[in-house]
Amino acid sequence: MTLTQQFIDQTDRQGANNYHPLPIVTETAEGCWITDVEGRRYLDMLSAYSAVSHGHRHPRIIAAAHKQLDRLTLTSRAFYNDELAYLSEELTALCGMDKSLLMNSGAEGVDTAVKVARKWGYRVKNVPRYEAEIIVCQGNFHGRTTTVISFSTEEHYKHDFGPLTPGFRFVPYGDAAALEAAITPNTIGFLVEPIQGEGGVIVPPDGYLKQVREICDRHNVLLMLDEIQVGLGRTGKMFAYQHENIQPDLLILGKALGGGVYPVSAVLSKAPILGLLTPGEHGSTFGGNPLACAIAREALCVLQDENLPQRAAEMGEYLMDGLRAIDSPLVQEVRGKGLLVGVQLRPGLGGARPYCEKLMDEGVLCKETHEDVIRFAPPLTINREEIDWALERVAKVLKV
Ligand code: IF1
Repeated sequence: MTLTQQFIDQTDRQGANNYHPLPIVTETAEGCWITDVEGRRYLDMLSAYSAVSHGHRHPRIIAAAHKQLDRLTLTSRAFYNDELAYLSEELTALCGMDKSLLMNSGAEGVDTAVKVARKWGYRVKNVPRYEAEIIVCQGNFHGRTTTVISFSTEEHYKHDFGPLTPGFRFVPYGDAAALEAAITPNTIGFLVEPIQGEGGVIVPPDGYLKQVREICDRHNVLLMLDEIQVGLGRTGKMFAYQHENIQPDLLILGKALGGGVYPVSAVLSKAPILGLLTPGEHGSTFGGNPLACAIAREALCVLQDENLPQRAAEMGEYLMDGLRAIDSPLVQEVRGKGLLVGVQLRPGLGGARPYCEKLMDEGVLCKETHEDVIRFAPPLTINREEIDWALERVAKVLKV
């Protein structure tokens, strides 16, 4: 039995069966490259769903982590810490907001935003208590906690986990008129991904975010953007909302904020929203800890110093042009923005999974999303030579 199979069997024996991973056991990684326990090298075209945007073990981020490990790691928020003070200032300045609230996972960030929006609804918009409604989109993905799956439209994510949290309405993604039609006097927020990642790399029509911004202004509804996957350079701008020159009321970040090293999420807003929270109303043991903040600070610096958002725009265009040039009869559409790319396969091919497995055999790691879409989301540090290396192998797998 191979080493790989031994690790897989042990993981499956002792671990919950809540994933269907590709049969590869990773051991080390650097930059865009992962090495498995057999010593085989792979080009990482998934980057942990955009959490490894800086590439694996970016030297500056690792150095920042080591430095902080030798200073202070965790005190809880019972006390202040210097790194959080610095990060709060740097992060709010970067996104033009006034206040930040640091959490750990993306789902915690979304949950926090839901709580803060509801508080704003009762305290500022004067919506009758506990009748606050948040509108979300069909095909959304915002995380896996019980409240967050309550507003998922994927039965599989919620069918055994009820009773669910009430207070959510659903509209089609990309349809601004449907949003306006769904707003009631009790609507306090519209929670949306600028691009739906897990929904199949769905890019909304141009101008969608601008339209929903205007609708939210007209109806005094908070625009809550989940940029956990598409934020921090992934789509070719530092934040996806910058493609349409708007500003959300609540911004939720995660994944790459932790530099591919540590779970860090954050909710940001103008002062009157997060400013509503009073001591003891919300928090978490690890949220805003010094180690997380030191790593997040360096992750933000590297994004800016290495111009990674611009790089994502250029490399993303190069990747999408290359995928389209393959001109495979198996492919229905190549879509995306920056380095978040989806290759929609034609129906009737058995879905994208078998092609992801073939790509793995060729040394390219990616993941299917929404059955028949191959998602490519490499580190933003990827270069043209590495993209060419991937395209050669994608062409081999998709050629008939
Ligand atoms: C898994 C999906 C992607 C997210 C957006 C919030 C969260 C996520 C837009 C929650 C997390 C992760 C979860 C991860 C796989 C991955 C994923 F396939 F699950 F749906 F990226 F599309 N908002 N997405 O994409 O953040 O709590 O995970 O830190 O295995 O569940 P988290």
